Amino acid sequence: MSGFSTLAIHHGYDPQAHHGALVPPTYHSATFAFPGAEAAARAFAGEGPGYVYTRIGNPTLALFEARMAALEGGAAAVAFGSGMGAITSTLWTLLRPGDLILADRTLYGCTFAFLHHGIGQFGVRVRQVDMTDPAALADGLRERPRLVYLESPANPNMRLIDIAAVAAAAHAAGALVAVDNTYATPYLQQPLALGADVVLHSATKYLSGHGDATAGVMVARDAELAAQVRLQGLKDMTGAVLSPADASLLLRGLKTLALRMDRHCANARALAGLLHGHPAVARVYYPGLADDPFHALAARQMRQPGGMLAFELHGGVAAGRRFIDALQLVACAVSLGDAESLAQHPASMTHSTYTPEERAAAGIGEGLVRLSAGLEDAPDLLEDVARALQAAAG
Ligand code: 4LM
Repeated sequence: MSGFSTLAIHHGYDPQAHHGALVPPTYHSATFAFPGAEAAARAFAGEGPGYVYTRIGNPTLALFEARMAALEGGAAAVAFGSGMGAITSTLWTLLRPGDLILADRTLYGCTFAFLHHGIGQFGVRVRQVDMTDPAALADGLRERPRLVYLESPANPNMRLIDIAAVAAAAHAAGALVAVDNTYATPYLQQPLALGADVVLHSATKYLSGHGDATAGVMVARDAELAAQVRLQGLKDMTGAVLSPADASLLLRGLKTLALRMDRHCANARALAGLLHGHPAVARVYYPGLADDPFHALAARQMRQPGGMLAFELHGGVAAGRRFIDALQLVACAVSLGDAESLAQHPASMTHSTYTPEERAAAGIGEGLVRLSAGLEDAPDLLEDVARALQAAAG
């Protein structure tokens, strides 16, 4: 049993061990009872079997974690109540005062805020470099960072980082490598196989796929590291535990991940084709386009270039607003990876945590519009976007 969808549907679950229930039961229990004090003490000491308390572990969460570890090719995973919960719990665990994080220059808005205004308060230093530039990366690595952190594709401007090259250089400098794989999902890209040590996700997005759960997950190459993140970051530092109800929604979402990603990618490709060369459009950011600077890397590193894209209109911010207001089918909303297509303006929404100067340094244009291609029929999406482009130009 090794195909992606077979694992996503079956891994780690035997219906015959659960009264024949085809769908795994949801363990709506915050705490777990022991047969007696001796068994409880042994479980707490980590010497005996058994769940203790859902913040530390729960059978429904454990199944989601096992499936994510299998899909990403990791040794173990830890589930969280949000993507930010996964990121903060992992970084709080791995970093100490004085440590340096070397991060790529483009990051999701709240990750950027956490690095600059959150963990920075506690003596962890942050340096951002352009990781598409090997010389800039090498310069950053000379400062001996404890952790190298990147997104690929990066939110919101679809920059791709050569994960294998960064991991090799980072390991030679003694650093761990964490990759936020939210945009790609393990179906399109497996950072651990490319050399990363830790993979992070906002599971709120494609992994859930239906916009009805807020969740995160961390997958580690090393089971010991995952256990440390669970027992320090999650249990004691953030408490960012996933609800069992949301874990069951994620288990449902994973079953159709590959099917959905193929459709998201086909719709994104169709939208990129419409935008590319349109007279109202100044630039499209989509690595599936043959003239995109990351086209070759996407072909090497990803199964397909993904379901997200971004673009700039000739009319700048005002035209971008007219475009979003003219959409009828595509919703104006943050988040991504839902069945519904979504459009948003990063400078005033997801990346408003940056100053304009910081956005400029990150390569995020003030007029950039981001699209999450949903699962609707492509002709309907194309019609909606074409009409909105006309309204933006007028
Ligand atoms: C958004 N993103 O972009 P939670 N990592 C990446 C993300 O895009 C996000 C998170 C982590 C958006 C949310 C409003 C690459 C979130 C954080 O939102 O905490 O599950 O994930 O629209």
